[in-house]
Amino acid sequence: MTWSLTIADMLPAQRSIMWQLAKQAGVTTAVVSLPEGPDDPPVWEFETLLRLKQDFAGDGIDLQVIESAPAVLMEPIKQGTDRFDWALDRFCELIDNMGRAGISVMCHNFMAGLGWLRTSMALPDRGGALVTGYDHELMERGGPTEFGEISEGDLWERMEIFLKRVVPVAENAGVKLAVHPDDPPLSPIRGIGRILTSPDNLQRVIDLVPSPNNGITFCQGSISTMGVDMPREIRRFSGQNKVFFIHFRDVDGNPRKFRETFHDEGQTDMFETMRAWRDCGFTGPFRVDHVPTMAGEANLSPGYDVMGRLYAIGYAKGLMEGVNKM
Ligand SMILES: [Mn+2]
Repeated sequence: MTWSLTIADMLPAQRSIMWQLAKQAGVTTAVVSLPEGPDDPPVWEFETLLRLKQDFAGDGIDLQVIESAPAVLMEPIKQGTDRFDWALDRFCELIDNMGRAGISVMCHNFMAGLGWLRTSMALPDRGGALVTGYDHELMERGGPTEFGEISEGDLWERMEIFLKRVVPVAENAGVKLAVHPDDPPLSPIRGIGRILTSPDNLQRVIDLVPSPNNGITFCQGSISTMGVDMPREIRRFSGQNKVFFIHFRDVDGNPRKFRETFHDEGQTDMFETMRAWRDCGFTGPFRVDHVPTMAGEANLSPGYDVMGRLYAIGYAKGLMEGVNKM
């Protein structure tokens, strides 16, 4: 039998040419960020989620993943503000309503204040393509941020409260919580602790509240940055059925200094990672993550421009075919 991952892509919430391009490249499944602008409806409302699900379905695309969890709810939780309880309640409503709308995966993360972080969004790469990069020495020159000091202990404490409250709701709703590792996987950064900086810490999240609905987003890019044996980690987490979503990308470097790469040019043997997914029998949602910006593109959304994604999807599909024919 031919094995395949469910090929998803990060798509805009409004119908756009990206929906068509993705379908033409072989994407069947959508990943969306819930719009959080001042004029957008509340992210936790059932109607918001149902409408997105139906809009995509009308175009033949199956919306299965929300990524990332909305900042309006997650930041009070991660930063421990006075909106903590309010945000936790709304987050539970969101998860419950995702289940009702048929959206099965929530990709959340525990990076507080500063999300994925780079010191350059435009490093020249192959043929003049532009990639992002991170240099810790340069980042630290920025000093403390508006978010003040947040310790790793604070974050673990909040993570535990969050999971104890949300996991039972997720079980009931049939929604999977897929925590994304920190990017860069380094702690602290400008006074803000980070906790999801190693495979063992991802395991710690899984073990905090054991449940078939509490698992991870296996971001190959972040995990490659950690400098680990990737196929081994794939087998470790997929073997426990704790991977709910794959991010496919690569880097060159380590947590303190790295640059992103084309999928065919990074430090990881991507074929071996694909073989590990096949060996584990994982068939869930998979999306290509950050890609280089290519010629003619304005680099307005570094990592998420169009041509690099189409190239990466084709490359990933080629790897899938390769492992199937071994
Ligand atoms: Mn990722």
